Amino acid sequence: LNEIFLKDYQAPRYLIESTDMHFELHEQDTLVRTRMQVTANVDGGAGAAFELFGHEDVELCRIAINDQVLSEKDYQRQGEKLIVKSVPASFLCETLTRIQPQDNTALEGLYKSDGMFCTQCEAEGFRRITFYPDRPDVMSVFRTTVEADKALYPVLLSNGNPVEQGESDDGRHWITWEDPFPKPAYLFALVAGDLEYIEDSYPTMSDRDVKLLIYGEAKDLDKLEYAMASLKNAMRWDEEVYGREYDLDIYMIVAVDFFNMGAMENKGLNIFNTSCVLAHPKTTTDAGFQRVEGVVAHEYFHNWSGNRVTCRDWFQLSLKEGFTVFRDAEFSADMNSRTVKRVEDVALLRTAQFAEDAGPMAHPIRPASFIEISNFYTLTIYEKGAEVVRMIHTLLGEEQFRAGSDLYFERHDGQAVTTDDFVAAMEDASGRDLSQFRLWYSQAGTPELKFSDEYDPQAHRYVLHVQQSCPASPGQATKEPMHIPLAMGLLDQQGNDLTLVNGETTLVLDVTEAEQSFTFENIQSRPVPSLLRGFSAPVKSHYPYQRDELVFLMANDSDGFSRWDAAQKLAVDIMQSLIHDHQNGVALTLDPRLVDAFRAILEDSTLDKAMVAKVLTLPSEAYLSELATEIDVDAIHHVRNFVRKELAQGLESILLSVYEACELAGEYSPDAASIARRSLRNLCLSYLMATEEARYLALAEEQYVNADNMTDQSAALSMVAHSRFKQAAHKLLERFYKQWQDEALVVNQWFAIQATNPEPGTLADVEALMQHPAFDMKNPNKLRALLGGFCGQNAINFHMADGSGYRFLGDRILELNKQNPQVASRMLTPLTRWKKYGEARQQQMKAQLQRILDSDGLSKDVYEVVSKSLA
Ligand code: BAL
Ligand code: ZN
Repeated sequence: LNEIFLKDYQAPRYLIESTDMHFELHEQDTLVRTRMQVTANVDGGAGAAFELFGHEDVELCRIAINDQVLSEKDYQRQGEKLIVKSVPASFLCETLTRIQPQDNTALEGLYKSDGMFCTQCEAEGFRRITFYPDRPDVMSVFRTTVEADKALYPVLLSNGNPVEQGESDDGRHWITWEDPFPKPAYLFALVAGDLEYIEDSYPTMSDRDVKLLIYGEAKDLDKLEYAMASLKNAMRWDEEVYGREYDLDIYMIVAVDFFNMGAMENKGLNIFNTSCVLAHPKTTTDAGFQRVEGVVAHEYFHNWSGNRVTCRDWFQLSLKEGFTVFRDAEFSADMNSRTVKRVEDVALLRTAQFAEDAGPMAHPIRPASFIEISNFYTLTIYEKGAEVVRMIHTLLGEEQFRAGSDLYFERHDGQAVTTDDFVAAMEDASGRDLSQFRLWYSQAGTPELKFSDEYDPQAHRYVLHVQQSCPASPGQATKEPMHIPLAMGLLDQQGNDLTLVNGETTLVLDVTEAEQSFTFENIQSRPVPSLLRGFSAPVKSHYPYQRDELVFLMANDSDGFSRWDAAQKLAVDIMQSLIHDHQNGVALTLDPRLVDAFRAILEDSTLDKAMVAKVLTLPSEAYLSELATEIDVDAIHHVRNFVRKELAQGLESILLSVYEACELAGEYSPDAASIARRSLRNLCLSYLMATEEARYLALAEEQYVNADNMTDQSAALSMVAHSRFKQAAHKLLERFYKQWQDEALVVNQWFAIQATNPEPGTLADVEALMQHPAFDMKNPNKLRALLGGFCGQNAINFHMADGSGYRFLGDRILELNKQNPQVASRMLTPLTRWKKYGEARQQQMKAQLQRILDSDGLSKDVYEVVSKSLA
């Protein structure tokens, strides 16, 4: 299978000035007529061949150049490529293709979701609709006519503005849409269905009224308001923070149930997974509300960072994704609690992205090669990519970063560019040299910082030494030292920040060498360093803290993120020792400092409740696994449960009183303060449940019954469902399903709660649930809930010693490979980490990977991940 390399990039030989499409939608065959006005690229070569891409499922009925119908001898087929051998410098290319969207289970290109037609063209879905130069550096204006049965598909949408419409006697109607902004084909979208909508408008900063429409099924109309409010907040924020105004007169969002991703930023017509747009207190958790807000903003921000300025090639994916994730994270931080948002993002990065960066699919944020680009919509491209943009922001400061972003948009509006162009704009606007910093784009792996220090009490001098290194990753045995912005402070013995330079208490040090020392003068006593404040770089940092110092930082660090991080480090240190004890048959005892530190936090009513909840949440099994050299699934699970139970028993009365004090009266609201109270309350309840006392089961059941919102209801359900109170669990799960069986997204939560049950016997439950009438193997949300929940978030069951979890996943991958390669490949992730497990598990995991690799008809998606994992 073909590997594609960044170094082989060549500018397109031909550009498309305009694209005129006509879709004739039917229940069996859909016909697509495409007229492209083509001109030779000045840098290209007249007389060169004209290259189009079309998937094997697309039937080419006709192709003509300047009205001359081509015969097979006029063109050549090479896999997905169709090469027209000889064309003039400027010409009209017309095609007619026939496709079957109703049979398209890959959910790429044009397909049907619950009876409606919709599209997903990023990255290479457009070639499943028609033959086209489907590459992001070929940008065209589009005029699109959608024609369909009027009764079945009253709503017909595409990008841009509606300009004409009509109907015929046979019950069919059509609408023509025009998008005046040149765009690559991956931003094309079409929707046809029986949809309802809510409408609003937004006055832009230059006083234009933009019509805002959010479409969904009639039954979901009451769940669209939050997305609308979030959209307007995002539009205002992008004007205020980036000076970016929306450009078309209409902005549409459509909710669909079958979707591989979270959402898609198609120009003027975003298509959203229902899970990222529908929100209602009764059916959506707080986390769900925040996801809707974040994803709506993310897709909106793409209008500038992605659509107006797009990627030259797919190796540049992080150009738009990293920058846009950084933008949406800052938006969410401004809308809610900044520290909480940072903690959540860092926890995800350190757990899942660090694991990816240490695994067989590790790649730089600008990969050098790929087999299937769909495999590169990764945490590395998105989240590490955002961290790289954040580091530029940290190095330049707010003002210069904004100048850089203004220059980037001004310089490249309407262009398809590279990450280098982005960095160059930042350099040119700020005058900063980012040449060493560019290594972040080309080197994979998580850098590590190893600190040591010394204090000279006579000279009042403190010296911080730092060594940086970066582990080898596939294709990169050695790494150059990176430019790492290290935000740090020093605390005196009383816990106060020392003033370091120019009245500043936090400095950003430029770590640029393999070994470096930083000297601080006039330090009156030995300080405690606070390192990597705000997580100023996506690195692992090692300083030999004593547990007492971590307790001290938890209580005193002026940086909220670092207080949380100190608590995590303390808990990790304690749990790692306990894991060691458990492995050596030593009886476990919990270091009382953890109980005392947690008590102090619970007793301090002045603290932000959201942060209290975060600080008191123990590092996850997944994070402990990421940190482990060899993952001992059983020991990690046992120890984390032990610590939870010890904490619960040691803090029982304060946990109960905080639980009671956090009760909220009045109507549900997804504001930060209310979310904070609910999260702390539910955390207290989950600790209390860890005591396994029947009285707390009763309390959880009471919360379930009284809950007027999904956050409290599903939290109580999941605590009971994951407990040893089997009968109560069974009863509540049944009751929940009965209540919510008509709400697909809630039923998905019900699947996920059962799939993540750590109790024995869950695999059998999951297998039974796959036969449940509400389960649908073709729906990615349901797969993610049940299969993803079990294989990705239930380590103790997935990694059962008999290998049954692995076999189960292997079987599912083989089923999914043909049906939906993108989802199949994504679901493979847990097997790819086999190197981190003990010998017996390694063999069983590898055996499943090998079985998949040996099977016939592997998709490029699955082949790439499996073959790289076994390499
Ligand atoms: N561009 C794919 C979906 C997203 O990142 O917005
Ligand atoms: Zn995106």
